[in-house]
Amino acid sequence: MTLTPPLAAALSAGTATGGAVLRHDWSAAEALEIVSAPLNDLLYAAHSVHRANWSANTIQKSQLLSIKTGGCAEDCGYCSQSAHHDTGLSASKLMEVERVLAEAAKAKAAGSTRFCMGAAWRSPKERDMPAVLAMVEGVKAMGLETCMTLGMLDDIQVVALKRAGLDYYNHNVDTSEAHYGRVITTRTYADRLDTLSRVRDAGINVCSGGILGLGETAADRADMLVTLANLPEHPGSVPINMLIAIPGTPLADTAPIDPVDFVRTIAAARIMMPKSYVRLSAGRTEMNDATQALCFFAGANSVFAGDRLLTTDNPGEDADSALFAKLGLVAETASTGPVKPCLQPVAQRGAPTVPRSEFAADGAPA
Ligand code: SAM
Ligand code: DTB
Ligand code: SF4
Repeated sequence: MTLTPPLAAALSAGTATGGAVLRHDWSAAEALEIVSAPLNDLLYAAHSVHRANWSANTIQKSQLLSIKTGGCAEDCGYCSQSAHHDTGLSASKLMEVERVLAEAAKAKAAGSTRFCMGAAWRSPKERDMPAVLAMVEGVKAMGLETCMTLGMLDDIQVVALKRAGLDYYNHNVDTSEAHYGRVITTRTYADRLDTLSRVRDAGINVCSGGILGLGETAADRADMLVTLANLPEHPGSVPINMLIAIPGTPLADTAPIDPVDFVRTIAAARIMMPKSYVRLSAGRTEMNDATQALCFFAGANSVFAGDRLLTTDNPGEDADSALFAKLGLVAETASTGPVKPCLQPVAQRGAPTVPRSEFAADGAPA
């Protein structure tokens, strides 16, 4: 069987020595060739890389909570919470710490291992930080992994969050650099990358991905994956969202992405970032079971649990239990979960880069 050369090389690198070879030198052309490969070849390679690195039938569950909803100063063209769009959403204040901790306890009881708190901010204000830090400390003390998404952070805020026990920070690049300016104008792609490097330098695991269905091309999707995979360390988690079209936003009438193109992007993410959690994120209410099953086969190994995301619906526990039972999937638990590469000491992260020339066209080491 002949695979297209970049796919063959990626398959070989992603499965070599238990997937220990992580590349950070992806080219745009290579990524596009992977995303566009014959679907069966792409799925074969992605699933092989997945099995070499992860328990194939185990899915991690994260629970989201909107701790501060609406009224955001940014103009992200997809978002229900931007003050620039008239979506009918009423803005609320930052939730009280006790209420957040009560929601975290419920999420833990329902089987989530990570609790992700999101705020509709351009960046947190000084006055918000004490409560935010108390939330991280409280959730961490329950034995849950902690994640926050609060917008841009400065050097002082990242250190304070790390000290409070923050495990992950979610900050998505969202799309390619080329497409970005058509979606968001109030901050730049470089601003996004700056926050990611501050987070990484503070020793917090990066959670970064994007949204598909923003009117981008396959090349944009490949470029976005190149940006993520060529970061100094692969993000510990890579959320891949399908646009939830929100009435009143500039992207409300954008044509939905073809589910096969969505699956292709998941597969390429798995191949290019073998040891990262790839999260099948927003948009699952619009996907049938077969599409979700293909995403899991292609290497998605994390979902958001519960019946709400931030301001929109999610399938909920009953639907997910039925889906997991149908597909023979089990939820990752703190004790049964795989060794999480992103939680290794920094010195052990970032395995060597393998030049493409070290692989023959059939994927075997040359
Ligand atoms: N304000 C923070 C920020 O933007 O970084 C945190 C919250 S923001 C809602 C987190 C992410 O949710 C966005 O970066 C985007 O990828 C995703 N998201 C927001 N609205 C969405 C939508 N309508 N459909 C799919 N994903 C969406
Ligand atoms: C991410 O990539 N997706 C989540 C989380 N990170 C914060 C948010 C999805 C939001 C979907 C739209 C909404 O519920 O408002
Ligand atoms: Fe604000 Fe985040 Fe929504 Fe953008 S995605 S408008 S930053 S809440």
